[in-house]
Amino acid sequence: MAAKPKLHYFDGRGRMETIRWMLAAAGVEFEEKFLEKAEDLERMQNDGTLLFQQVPMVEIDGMKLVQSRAILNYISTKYNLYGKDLKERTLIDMYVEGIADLNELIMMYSITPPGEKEAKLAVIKDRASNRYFPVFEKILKDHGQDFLVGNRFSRADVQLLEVILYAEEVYPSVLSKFPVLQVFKARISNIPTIKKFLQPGSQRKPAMTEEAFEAAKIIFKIK
Ligand code: GSN
Repeated sequence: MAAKPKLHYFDGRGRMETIRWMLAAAGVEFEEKFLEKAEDLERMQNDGTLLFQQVPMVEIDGMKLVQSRAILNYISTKYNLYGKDLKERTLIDMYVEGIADLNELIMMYSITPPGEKEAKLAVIKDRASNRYFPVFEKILKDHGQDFLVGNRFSRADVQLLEVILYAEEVYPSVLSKFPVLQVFKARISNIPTIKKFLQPGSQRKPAMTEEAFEAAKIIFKIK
C-alpha cells in the first residue's frame, strides 16, 4: 500500500486548508508534520526540501510538492475531481480561482488588526453577496444539477462549500438570499467523506486565533 501523503505546514488553516479539504473529500488519509518554531522551517529551507523555501509542502507519490495550487491540481486530477475533459477542467479552473479570491479576502481578514476589520468585513460582505455567490447560485439554478460542473462531484464543489463555511463564520446570514446555495451546502456537506471531515475531531482546522497567528508569525518571521 502506498504511504499516506504527508503534509508540512503550521497547525493552522492558511494555504494548506484547502489541500486538507481536497484529500478528505477524496477519502484519502493523510499525516501532518506541523512546523512549531522558526528552526523547523529553516531546516527544511536549508536541506533543499522546499523548491522555493516555502510551505505548504506535501510528500506524495515519491514527490515533494510545493505551491498550493499545483498541489491541489495534482490531488484533484489523481482523484478524478477535475472534470472529464479540457472544457470542464477550464470551467472548474475559473470557478475555483474566483472562490480562491474570496477565500483569500477572508483569510486576510482573520489576521487583520481590530481597527481595520470593519472596512475589510464590508468588502467581504459586498464581494460574497454581489460578486461571487450570485454567480454560483445562477449556475446551479440554470442547469438544475446537483454539482457545479458536468453533473459530477468535483473540486469546485469542495472549494465552494469550504468558502461558504468561511463566509458564514464572518457573516452568518450570507446565504439568506441564495436558496439554491443553501440546498447545495446541505447536499455537499452530506457526502460521506465530507460529512466525516466536518465532524469534530477531524483534521479540519478552526478559524485562525490570535494565538495561532502569533505562532505563525514566529515560524515565518512575519513582522
Ligand atoms: O501558494 C503557495 O503555496 C505559494 N504561492 C505561497 C506559499 C507561502 O506564502 N508560504 C509561506 C507560508 S504562509 N503561507 O500561506 C512561507 O513558506 N513563507 C516562508 C518564506 O520564507 O517565504
